[in-house]
Amino acid sequence: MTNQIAGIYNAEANYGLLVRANAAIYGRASENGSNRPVLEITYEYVPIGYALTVNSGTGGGTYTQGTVVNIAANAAPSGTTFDKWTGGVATVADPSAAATTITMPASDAEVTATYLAVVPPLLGDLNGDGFVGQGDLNIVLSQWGKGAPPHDPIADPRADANHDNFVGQGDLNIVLADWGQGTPP
Ligand SMILES: [Ca+2]
Ligand SMILES: [Ca+2]
Repeated sequence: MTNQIAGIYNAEANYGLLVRANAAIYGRASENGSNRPVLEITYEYVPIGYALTVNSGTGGGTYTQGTVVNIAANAAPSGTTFDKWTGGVATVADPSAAATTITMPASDAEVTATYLAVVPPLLGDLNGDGFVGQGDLNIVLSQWGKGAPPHDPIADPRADANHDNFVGQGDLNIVLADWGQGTPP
């Protein structure tokens, strides 16, 4: 670099030179020797930008290393909920948060927001085995007619599926509405 500048100076040539320099290069050609300056060079520092690609979200662009970039997942499609970020998540602050930050590495980066299907809860699965069937019906029947005074107390609170302090048709209906759903144990 120094030789290049000296060469231009010594040749007394007058032409442009595009210099892409880093911080370790300094000085001006006019400082070469005691002659009048005939050459002026302006250094322009060009930061190296890396591409950030954000799939299904916002925040993509070109950033320099170390830049903390806000990223946000797009609104979850109907019937789904945000799950996590995948891809180049090593520098993502919280990959499980829909809105978080990524610190740009010294390379291009790509992250993708992913979503999970929302599985509606099986309200009729009173015994919690992932299936609605005879076991749940038995719970309701075992407590049938029990509830707040003057009734007998509900010995198995799971039977009161609709939480109205009485075990009866309303609870049976909840079981029947989901009957057969889920994975049989
Ligand atoms: Ca069940
Ligand atoms: Ca009830």
